[in-house]
Amino acid sequence: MKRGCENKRLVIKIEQIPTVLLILWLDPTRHEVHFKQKSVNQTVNELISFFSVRQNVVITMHRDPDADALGSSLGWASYLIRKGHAVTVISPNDYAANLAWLPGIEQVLIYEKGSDQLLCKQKIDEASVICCLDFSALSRLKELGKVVQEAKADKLMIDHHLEPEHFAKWMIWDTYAAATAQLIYTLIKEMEPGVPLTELIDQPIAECLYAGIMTDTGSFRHANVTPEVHLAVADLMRTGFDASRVHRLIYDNAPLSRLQFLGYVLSQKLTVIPEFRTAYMVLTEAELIRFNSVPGETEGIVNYGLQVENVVMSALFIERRGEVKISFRSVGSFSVRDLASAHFSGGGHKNASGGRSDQTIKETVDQFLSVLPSYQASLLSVD
Ligand SMILES: [Mn+2]
Repeated sequence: MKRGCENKRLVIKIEQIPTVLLILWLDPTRHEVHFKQKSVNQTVNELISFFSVRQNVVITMHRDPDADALGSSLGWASYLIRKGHAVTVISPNDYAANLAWLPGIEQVLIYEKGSDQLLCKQKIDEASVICCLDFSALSRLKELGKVVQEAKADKLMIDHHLEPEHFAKWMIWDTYAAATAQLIYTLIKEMEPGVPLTELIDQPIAECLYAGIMTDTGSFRHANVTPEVHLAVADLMRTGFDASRVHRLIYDNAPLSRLQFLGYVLSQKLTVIPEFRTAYMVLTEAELIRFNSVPGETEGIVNYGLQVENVVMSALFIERRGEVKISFRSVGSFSVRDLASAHFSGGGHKNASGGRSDQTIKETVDQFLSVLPSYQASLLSVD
């Protein structure tokens, strides 16, 4: 028992070593630390030259893809197809039904669907580049991660999550970006400087990128919204697509069962602990089965906890396939990423993060409750 605790403490310490130090320690020659601007410019120049001849491109994204993962992938795919490249988009697993309207989605292969897997492997084998969008750790692909890792193709990572793994030859990595779709918008502009944007980004591309930025910013209200986000969106909207329709298709497009499920969660499963300004919800596998909840349907439910007055952290615990997945959201200065990485093998962003546990759902929630006192001061100090 005591030994276990010591081990756990050691793991936490290693995880807390800044990525930069770990990289230098592991291999001082192989990796280039990508600070903003200078090395990104260099990367873009290399990409301009790489994509000046026809390439076999595979684009992939994190498992349980959200609108940013799929939207940025399909926007980038559409741009590259227009430039004459051969492009295959692969999602590790199926996507939520409210994303099925995204332009180009019919071309997406699903790796974990048996009938697509051989073709996925073949495309990865033939690829000259694998673009890894909206994730920066290969574990987020599950089984597909190993296939990507072993592929001979060069890898291009485009992402905005903290603490990336350094598996890619090229990294367009910027935690200041609100969405990967915003990075794709910037990259497309930088690929062809001087070309009017309307010639680079058409309505389908704009819809895809807008969907990613809109959802990752919580419809332009999270702390990650910057003037650059609004300027990017203004440019995208000038292509003339119907932004209100995109919002409707994503948010007002739920089956009745999802709303009834949400009603159940909010009325029966939402607990608020005022002294820690924390709200949390716990969903067991049995409940998910009872409501026929499909993966993706629980997306966004964690955000409701933050609508409670005074609450600054919300957590959603979901038991699925023998493990517990946790979503965390926070506001202001409180970092759920720090909490998730210290206690739940997690990561992500300061205000939106995830974690997991192999313990039972009850043990996982008990652990969460037991660490709350050590965060009380930070929770209470949020404006
Ligand atoms: Mn994203």
